[in-house]
Amino acid sequence: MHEPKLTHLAQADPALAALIEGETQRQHDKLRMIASENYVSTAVLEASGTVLNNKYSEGYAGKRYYEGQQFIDQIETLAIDRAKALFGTEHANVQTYSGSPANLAIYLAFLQPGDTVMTMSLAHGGHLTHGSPVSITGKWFRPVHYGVERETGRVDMSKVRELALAERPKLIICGGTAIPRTVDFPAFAEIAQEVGAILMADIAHIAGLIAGGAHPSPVGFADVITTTTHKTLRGPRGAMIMAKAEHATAVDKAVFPGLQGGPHNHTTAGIAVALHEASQASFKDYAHQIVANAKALATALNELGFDLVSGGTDNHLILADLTGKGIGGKPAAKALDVAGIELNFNGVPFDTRRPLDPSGIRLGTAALTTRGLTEQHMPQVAAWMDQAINAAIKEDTAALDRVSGEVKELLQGFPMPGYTS
Ligand code: DSN
Repeated sequence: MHEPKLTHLAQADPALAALIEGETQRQHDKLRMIASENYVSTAVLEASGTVLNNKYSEGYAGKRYYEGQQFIDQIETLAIDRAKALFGTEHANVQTYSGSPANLAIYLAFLQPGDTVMTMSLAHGGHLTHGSPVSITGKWFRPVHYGVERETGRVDMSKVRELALAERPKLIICGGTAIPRTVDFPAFAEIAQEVGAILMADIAHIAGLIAGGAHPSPVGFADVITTTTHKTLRGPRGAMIMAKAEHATAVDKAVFPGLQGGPHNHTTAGIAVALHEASQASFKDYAHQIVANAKALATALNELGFDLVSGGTDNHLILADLTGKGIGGKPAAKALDVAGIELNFNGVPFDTRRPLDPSGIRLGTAALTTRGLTEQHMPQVAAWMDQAINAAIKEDTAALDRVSGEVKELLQGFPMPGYTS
């Protein structure tokens, strides 16, 4: 059952309460390995579901367009101070609704329509808002893309430099959504400085690892840093922008009034709680355990013949090309879901298949680490993945059901925040 209890909701809207309870049980019983997902704490759930939903507060603390900000100003300031302390940044804005608006705010703050932006291509691990042709960032700006090398699956920074010198972008973005290797922030900063570009680090996936000391930080290298708050950072669905002090005004003006109206104060409160949790010693253990789990899982998958992009991982994320297994990413992901293992189908660099039916799968270890699984469980997880994929090829639904039952049984021993039996 959901925790906190849905007592009032169950009375007011039993149909909806039943759906939420169903999702709660599903999250409890599945091995959740979507690389961008996690389980927030019960404290974050409580903070996100309060009367803060009732309040408008356009503007910033001390300069609002609505009255009655005696507590909202303090809540937002607390979140900002915690973000600055945790990441060691000079400025933080906690109002952006999610990652895409946060990224768009950076375009608004520093670019004019038609200006050149240099980013990791989506097909090699970037993000839609990094200048994809279907995104406003690709339609209204002029993107040029770097990517990974076919042989290594890694970015060659000398090629990034060559491209930057040839294209003279005004904005360079590093980071993305399917990058299993460490982002070289100092090298990106050097290139940005050489061509006079603003450097933005999109750390949405790795923010929790950075906060916990399990990935190098872009602070001191990137001019601006965007992140969602709900992935490895383990907060509510939201985002933050961090920046050098000299860019504070440009960033704040771009967020409000440039792109948004009133901030979602219930989310700000949840972010404040998550940042407090991330400042505890136990969060460092969690961050390092995520990486240890991902490395152990990559080793086990390699031993089972999985073809991992770049051969493995430095962070929470693994990208596997299933071509050699004789199955596409989409049918594999669907079969794995039936088997109780939730991940997403994903393109791999130089993919010859379509984005909706690509060659790969993407998985991450943040959520299962929150549940308490460790390296010792990873060979079993890899074995279940292999069994489910083989079962999918043979259309053996009984084998998928068997794996699902075994997954559920294992997870009984690992408590889920937000759930009580
Ligand atoms: N949708 C997120 C992810 O899954 O990585 C990125 O926006």
